[in-house]
Amino acid sequence: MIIPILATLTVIIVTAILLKVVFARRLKGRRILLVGLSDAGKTLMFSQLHSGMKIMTQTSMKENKGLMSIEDGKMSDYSQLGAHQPGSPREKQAVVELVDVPGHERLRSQILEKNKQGVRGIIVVVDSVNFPTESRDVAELVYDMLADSTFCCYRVPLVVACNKQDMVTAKSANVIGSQLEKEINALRVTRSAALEGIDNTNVGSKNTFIGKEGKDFEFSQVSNSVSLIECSCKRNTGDEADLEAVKDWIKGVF
Ligand SMILES: Nc1nc2c(ncn2[C@@H]2O[C@H](COP(=O)(O)OP(=O)(O)OP(=O)(O)O)[C@@H](O)[C@H]2O)c(=O)[nH]1
Ligand SMILES: [Mg+2]
Repeated sequence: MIIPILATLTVIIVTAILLKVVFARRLKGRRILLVGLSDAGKTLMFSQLHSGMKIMTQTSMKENKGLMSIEDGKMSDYSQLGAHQPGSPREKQAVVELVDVPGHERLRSQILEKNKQGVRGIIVVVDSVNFPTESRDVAELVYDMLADSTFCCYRVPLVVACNKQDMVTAKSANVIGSQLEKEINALRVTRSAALEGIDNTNVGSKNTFIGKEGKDFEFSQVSNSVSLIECSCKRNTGDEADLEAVKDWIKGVF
């Protein structure tokens, strides 16, 4: 008597877990995270995308949140929607929630933790001028995003936005991409050696190995889609920012 009851219970529990996993995967949010080291240009990018405004920025001490809309495949900033009244029909059309996460390391991890749910895509903003001196730190950040169990499980797409392309000394997306692959390759070795020395079960549930074991790391090996684009949030000549590639990428993940 007890065996059929146990069998039925097991089937019900397994089905419930499977349904939860399937539906959770489908429940994608509308949040786009802007992450990166300090001074990469996240707040200026946020402001341009959210309200089309060029602002003077300072080191961020808290996150900025704002909405954008994609209508008919065209992206419009929230301020132009006339959506200032909460609950207005215009506001309901706004589908993208941008979160500008401060670059300061401790603030970044706290704020990321608070905003992890419902993430549709991650934009890693990189200062392409200072990249040669910051490449390892940028690689650590990209690594942490790709190895994060939540982002990895939901295969959250990630784009490396190589910003400040208006400057002549800016590195190209190709150069930045291959340097990041090399740095991440080296990081994998040091990180897995470090993991072996501590409680594996605990760490393993938080972070996942990225790429293919036994092969040099390439972005194409991870299950999240990873791309690199070039952009600039302002130009020395006073021309408009060049954020078309960023907007196209955002449209692509919705
Ligand atoms: N030339 C140029 N300067 C830029 C560009 N984007 C941002 N900046 C400048 O870079 C500096 C840092 O920009 P922020 O947007 O404050 O940087 P952030 O990533 O928010 O930095 P934290 O808040 O410290 O994390 C500012 O002086 C911006 O004006 C760009 O595309 N080109
Ligand atoms: Mg900022």
